Amino acid sequence: MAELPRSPITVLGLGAMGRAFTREFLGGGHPTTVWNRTPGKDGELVAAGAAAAATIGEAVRASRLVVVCLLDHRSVHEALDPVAGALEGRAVVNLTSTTPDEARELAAWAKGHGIDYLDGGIMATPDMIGQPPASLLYSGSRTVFDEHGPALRLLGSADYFGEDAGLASLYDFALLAGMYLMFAGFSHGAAMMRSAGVPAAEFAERAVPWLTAMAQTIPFGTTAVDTGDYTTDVQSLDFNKAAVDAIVRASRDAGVGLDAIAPVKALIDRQVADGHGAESFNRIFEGLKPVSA
Ligand code: FVH
Repeated sequence: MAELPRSPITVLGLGAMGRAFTREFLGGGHPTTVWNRTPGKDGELVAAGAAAAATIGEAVRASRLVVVCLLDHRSVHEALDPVAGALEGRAVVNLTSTTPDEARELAAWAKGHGIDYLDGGIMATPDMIGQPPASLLYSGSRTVFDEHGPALRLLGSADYFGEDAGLASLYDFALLAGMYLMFAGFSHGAAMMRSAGVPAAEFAERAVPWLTAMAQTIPFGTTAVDTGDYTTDVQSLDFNKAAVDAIVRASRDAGVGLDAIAPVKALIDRQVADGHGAESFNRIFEGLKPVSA
């Protein structure tokens, strides 16, 4: 039986991500129209079968699905505001990194112009797009997610978190916060090891299995965080305070700056000072959670 023709897709923004998306849409058989603010980035894509639009208006009118991947929230408005009329009745999937509130603002803007809006966060680098580890998180219009799910899954796994357009972005930034703190922790350890002449590459051979093993223990602390019951009979905050204080002293002795470890010490110290030294390390969450929660 002959295959049904794939639906057309427009990609706005031919940075590293937009180019990777376009390659996957073309590979999946979708007629794909591309546009970029600065001309000259579409040569390789046109050679692979993409249609180059001369203007953003032409690009938008070419498809019912418009995938946007620009620098930031401001650039999305700069690009889309002038073509809001042409976008009416179409689906916009915005994969630009924005804060949750910026995503909600864009969803409200889209609703006001009769545009069906799905926001997304990309948990991948451009070279991972279309490969199994690439994970894309979506929230906003369920209709857009359901209708265009097969095309979106060409980019990586696709998970939908509900109608709140800000939720995908909240997940995205929360995951990135964890990632950045892990990398900062590695840098701190690498600086300590440098004091003894150990190269970062050699330290990484130890750090990767250790951090991987520790990451597996994260779920064990989630019940305490979710219930607020931090009772423990192992490794109390007092125990962890002694360990982190020793790490701070060792870091000072090695001439290593305390910028990465000092906030961890401060979080522990605050809970201990408030009388929670016998409770578990996870209690530091109480010093971080929103006051209204
Ligand atoms: N690259 C990555 O590893 C990360 C992974 C996680 C998600 N991010 C976010 O994805 C967005 C795009 O990232 P990118 O890697 O494609 O970024 P660039 O290669 O720098 O391309 C940026 C494109 O944005 C266009 N642009 C910038 N300002 C405007 C504007 N005012 N109006 C229209 N387009 C604009 C830019 O066009 P040009 O400079 O070539 O004219 C590029 O096409 C981003 O949110 C990441 O945080 C990627």
